[in-house]
Amino acid sequence: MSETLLKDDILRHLTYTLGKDPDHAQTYDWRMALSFAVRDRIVESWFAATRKTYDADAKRVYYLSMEFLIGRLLEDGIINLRLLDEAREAFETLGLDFQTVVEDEPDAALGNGGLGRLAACFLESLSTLGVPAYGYGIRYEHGLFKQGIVGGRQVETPETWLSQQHAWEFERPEVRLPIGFGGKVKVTGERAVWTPAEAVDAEGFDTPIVGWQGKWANTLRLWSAKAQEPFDLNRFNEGAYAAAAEPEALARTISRVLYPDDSTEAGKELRLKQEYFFTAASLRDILRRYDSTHNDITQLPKRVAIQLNDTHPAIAGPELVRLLHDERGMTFDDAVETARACLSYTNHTLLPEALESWGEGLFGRLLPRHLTLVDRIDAAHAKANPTRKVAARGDGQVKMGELSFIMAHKVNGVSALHTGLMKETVFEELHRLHLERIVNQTNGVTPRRWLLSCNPRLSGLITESIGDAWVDDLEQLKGLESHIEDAAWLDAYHAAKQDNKAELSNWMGQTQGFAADPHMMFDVQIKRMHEYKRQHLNILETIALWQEIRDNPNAGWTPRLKLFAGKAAPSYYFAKDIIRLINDVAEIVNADPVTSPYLKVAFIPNYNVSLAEKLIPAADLSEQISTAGKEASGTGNMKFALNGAPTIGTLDGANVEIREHVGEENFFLFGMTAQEVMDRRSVADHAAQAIAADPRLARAVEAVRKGTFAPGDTDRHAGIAYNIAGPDYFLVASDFSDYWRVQREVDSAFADEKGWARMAALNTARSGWFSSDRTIKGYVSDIWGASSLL
Ligand code: 475
Repeated sequence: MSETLLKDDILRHLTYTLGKDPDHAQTYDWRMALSFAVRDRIVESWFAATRKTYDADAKRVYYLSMEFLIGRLLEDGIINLRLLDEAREAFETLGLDFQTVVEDEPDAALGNGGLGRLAACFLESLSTLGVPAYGYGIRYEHGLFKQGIVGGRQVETPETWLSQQHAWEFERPEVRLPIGFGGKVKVTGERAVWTPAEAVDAEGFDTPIVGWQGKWANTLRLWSAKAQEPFDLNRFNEGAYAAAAEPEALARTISRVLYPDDSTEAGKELRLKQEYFFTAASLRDILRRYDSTHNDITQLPKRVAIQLNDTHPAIAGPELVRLLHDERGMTFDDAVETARACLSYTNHTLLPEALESWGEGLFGRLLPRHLTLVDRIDAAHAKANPTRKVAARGDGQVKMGELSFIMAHKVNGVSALHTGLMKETVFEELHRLHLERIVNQTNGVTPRRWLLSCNPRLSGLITESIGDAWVDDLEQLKGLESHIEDAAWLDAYHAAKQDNKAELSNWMGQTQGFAADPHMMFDVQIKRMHEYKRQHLNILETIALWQEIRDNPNAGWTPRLKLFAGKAAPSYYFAKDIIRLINDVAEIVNADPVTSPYLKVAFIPNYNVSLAEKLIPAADLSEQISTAGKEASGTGNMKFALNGAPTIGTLDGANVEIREHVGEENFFLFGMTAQEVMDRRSVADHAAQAIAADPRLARAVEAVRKGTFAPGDTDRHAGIAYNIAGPDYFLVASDFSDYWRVQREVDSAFADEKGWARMAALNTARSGWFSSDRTIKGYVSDIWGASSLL
């Protein structure tokens, strides 16, 4: 560890790295100076980790992911290096507000949602556990769009996280790999030489990811697309200035923007190019590193484990076979075996619309050699498993799920329920052929960011009560159970939540135009907007509640604030309609003097990692209400439970396991099971029947239909009402009555302040299993065969 004082290093960086006089420095300058001072300390353990890995000739884990939703890194770094007190003090003596400086950092939103955030938690856990690892992805110039709400509607603007210098990355101009597309394949015997028609360079940018207590740091290497020539000098000299710059602009397009779709297939040529671009660059980098200290390529699987985060990097299968077979002379069968021993694949969703496939025309045009290799992989698989016919290529498509399965030695789901459904549905046939291949690794979240850092009041109380060993051994939270019967302790637990709520309320007052009363129940649903996640079920219940309170204002209602946040994919119109309905309902309901003491609604724009860090510690109730069988796992659900917000939820994804851990009496269960959902769908008129059976539901749907929340534009929400009353694929109507019933149980439970505090505290005490450290240990032992060097 560095011997110098943090404050001295901040001032040194301000002066010599940023060239700023302290008297004239802006928030940005101070933030950068602090970041560099922290980064210096990370670099030391980063180098040490690399040296140890080389010395031990250890197996490295390579996590290939199109998305890394890392958010801000400054506070994370400070917390993990245990520099918080020193940093605060330094800023105090400098007369600056520490929080303002920390919050000046833009959120690195290089991901859409759960899949990308999971990758970020995994990197942090890998470093905390001292497992040698690299994250590989794309350095998008523009991350996920910024969401504004104008007139109740989502408007998207580009996100510009790189408009200021990114403090954490190191550009590696020497790591520049050419990546080709299209062109010709010359076959000689069973091997081929591929001559691409066009090529771009992939340039590496490294960000160190430091683990708890700074004992280890791994690397996130993100690839940026660069033109091979900076510009066309001839055209420039002819005066064609725009045309001269065109090839450069085109090349950079590959890493320009993150696709804003979550759980939706983006069937675009550019997307396939992005996938091949970062996968090919990563594989070449991996082999280069291996070659630098080994000379027997057949031993690759002893030193290299490659995890495919969903099918987005699935081209790694044929690409690695191509590198080993065409370029390194391995036999085809050996190449496939070697590749498979290195590769494993995580599935994150069973939604049919999210399963990637590419038309063979497009695929063959961009990756002509790979198309042939896919066929040979299929043929070899069919030969080894002659009784069945299931293949990566079929019906004119290359199916990336099948390809990933066939090329991986392990395939995992992300919760017990989801893994079971993988075996029964999408991968049924392949599972029967390879009974050992599918394994479960239930997701987890890093407790450093999602408790220690985001909730200082609660984590302070926990450390006072049981010491701080829980931070990297989260099951120790169990030790809190013995404190729960202590009334003073429970008061302190409750007070931490109340203070978090008051803080959020103040922030809302300053930024959202109204400060919610912290004595209300903060009922929170924050996640991507999606039909299967059923934000419309929540808002429908809100409407029914509003109607009922109006009918009978003096019935002793438990005051609630319904908080929503989430982005909709720009082309997902139904999800956008739901956003508008929520905002329109908020406008009417919040202005109603009769119901106002008991019910408020807020939609907070631009949901991102930093906003989640604000909202989760202040939540009383966690809404996890997806149609059973649709949410692969969820990870927000874990963050809420850990921070003492009991769940109202369905038996879906990891909700099932959360309920098992926290105890069914501390979980508000409602709705159909995955099996019941499948059965219910075959009932014609299921929605109409449900509506006919529940007058409360009928009245709420009718209010939506007739435009109660869109005065002067009465058709505005009719589409949503028709959907719920008609096709209702996600069974909002059928689950409504039970949801309403259980919400009223929540009301009474919340009214009992002590009882609720107890339930919240038990959620915290029993959520230790949901640490991503536990998840990573599972991957290490069941899939990667790597080990910790700490
Ligand atoms: C699941 N994203 C959560 C989480 O395992 C689960 C798909 C296609 C293109 C771009 N992004 C996606 C996802 O599929 C995704 O985020 N899936 C989520 O992965 C981590 O907890 O239930 O919906």
